[in-house]
Amino acid sequence: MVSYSGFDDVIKRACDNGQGHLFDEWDSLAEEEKKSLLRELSSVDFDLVKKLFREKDAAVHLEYGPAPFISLPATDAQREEFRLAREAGIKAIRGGKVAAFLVAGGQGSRLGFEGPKGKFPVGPVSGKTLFCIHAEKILKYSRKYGVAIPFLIMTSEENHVETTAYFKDNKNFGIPDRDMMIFPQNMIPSLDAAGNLVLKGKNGLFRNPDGHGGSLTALNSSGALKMLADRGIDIISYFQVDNPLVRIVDPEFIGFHVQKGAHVSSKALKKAYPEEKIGVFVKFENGRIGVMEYSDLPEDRSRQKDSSGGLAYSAGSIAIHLFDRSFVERVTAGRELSLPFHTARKKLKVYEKGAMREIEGLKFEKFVFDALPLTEHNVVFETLRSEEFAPVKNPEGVDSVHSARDLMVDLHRKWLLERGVSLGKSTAIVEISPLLAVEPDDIDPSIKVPDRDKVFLE
Ligand code: UD2
Repeated sequence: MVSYSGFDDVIKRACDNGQGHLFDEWDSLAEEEKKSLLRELSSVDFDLVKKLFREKDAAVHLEYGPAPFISLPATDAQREEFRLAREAGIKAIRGGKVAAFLVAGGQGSRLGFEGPKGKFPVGPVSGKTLFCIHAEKILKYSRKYGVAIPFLIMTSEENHVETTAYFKDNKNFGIPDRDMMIFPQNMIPSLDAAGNLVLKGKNGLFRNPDGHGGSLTALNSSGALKMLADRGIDIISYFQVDNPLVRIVDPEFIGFHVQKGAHVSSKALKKAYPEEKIGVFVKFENGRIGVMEYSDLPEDRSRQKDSSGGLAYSAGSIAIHLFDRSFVERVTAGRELSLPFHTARKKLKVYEKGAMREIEGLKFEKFVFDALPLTEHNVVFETLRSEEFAPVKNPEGVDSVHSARDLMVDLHRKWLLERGVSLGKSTAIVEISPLLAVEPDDIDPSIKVPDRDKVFLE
C-alpha cells in the first residue's frame, strides 16, 4: 500500500473500500498532485458510494394518479379569487417576504456552449444573456414593489468561479452587492459500471454536481437560509437558468401560496404532447403530491386520456417552485436531506492506466421535486405556456435558442397590442427590456415603437 504523511488513514480507508486502483499511477504523481488526490479522497463518504451503487436501480413503489391543480381562471368567481390572490401576493412582496433563487449548477454543454449556461446570449434583439435577463427582472420587481429582493444563485464547482466573475464584471446588472449571494452546490463521485470510483485526470476524482435536489442542502450549508431568516424573508422563489420567460416574482402565485398556507407551491402547464420532456405532477396513494420525471412515466400513462379526451397526466412541471423558508430549514436540519439519488448511465471520459478513455459510467443526482412529498401542504398552480415557458435546451429545433427567441418576441408583441400600442412594422421583431416591463401593465400605452425590422424597447 502507498503511504503519505498525514494521509495514511485516508489511503487505508480507500483501499479497505476496494478503491486501491486509484493509486495505480501514484509513483508518477508530483507532490501537489498526490496531495490534491488525497484531499479529494478524504471527503469521500464510502458508505454513500456503496449505497449509491447498491440502490442504482431502486424505483418508487407507491401507486399514483394525476395531481389536482388550480386551473387558470375561467369564471367570474375564479377571476375574483385570482384578484384577491394577487393582492395577497403583492402584500407579501412589498413586505419584503420574497427572495429569488436560481439554480445554475449546470453547464451549457447540451447547447454546444462552453461555460455556465447563464452566459448564453438569448435576447432576440439585444443579445442579452440568460443571467442578465434574470437579474434585470429581479431589479425591475424590486423597483416596482419598492423593496429589496435578494438574488441567490446556486452554481457548481464546474462554473462557480466563472459565474461569480461574470456578475462582478457586470456589477450584478444593477443589483446591490448586499442583495446578491452566489454559492456552489455539493459534488458527488461518479462510478464505473462495476461501482468503482474513477479519475478525471491523474490527480482528481471524477465527480459531478449532486443535482438541483442538492440546492436545498446548499441553501442551508452556504448560510443563505440564515441570511434569509435574519432579513425576515419567508418565501424562496426557485427557478431554472434556461427559461427566459419565467415570472420570477409572480404576485398571483405567491398569493395562493400564502393564502393556502403552502410549504411548497409549483407551477404547471398543460403538456403539449405525451413525449414532451417535462415531468408531470402526480398524487401518490398516501395523498402526497410529487413529480414523476418524463423518463420514469410509463408510456401507457403518458398517453392515457381523461374523460374529456385530454391527457390524464396533463399537468407538466416547468421547475418553478416556491419554498417556504421554514420548510427548507426543517427538511435540511441535522442530517443530510434524504432525497433519493437518481442514476444516469452516461459515457464518461476518465483517466485510466496512464491514458484518457471513454467508459460507460454512472452519475447520481438528486431532484428538487422529490422534496414535494415531504409536506402535505402543496399548491400546484397552472400557468400559460406562451407567457411563462421558453426553455433553451438544444442548439436547434424543439426547445432551442431559436424557439425561445420566437416565444419571447411573440409575448412582447402581445403585451404591446394588449396595451393598445401600435407595432410600427407588423412583422417587426420586438424585444422589451425587463427593466421596462415584466408584465404588460408596466408598459406606457403612449410609447412609440420605431418603424424598424428589429426593435429593442428599454
Ligand atoms: C428539467 C426537469 C423537467 C422539466 C424541465 C423544464 C429534471 C430532472 N427535469 O429537465 O421535468 O421541468 O426541466 O425545463 O429536473 N442544475 C443544477 N445543478 C445540477 C443539475 C442541474 O443547478 O446538479 C440546474 C441546471 O443548471 C438547470 C436546472 O437545474 O437550471 C435543470 O437542469 P436540466 O437542464 O438538467 O433539466 P432538464 O432539462 O433535464
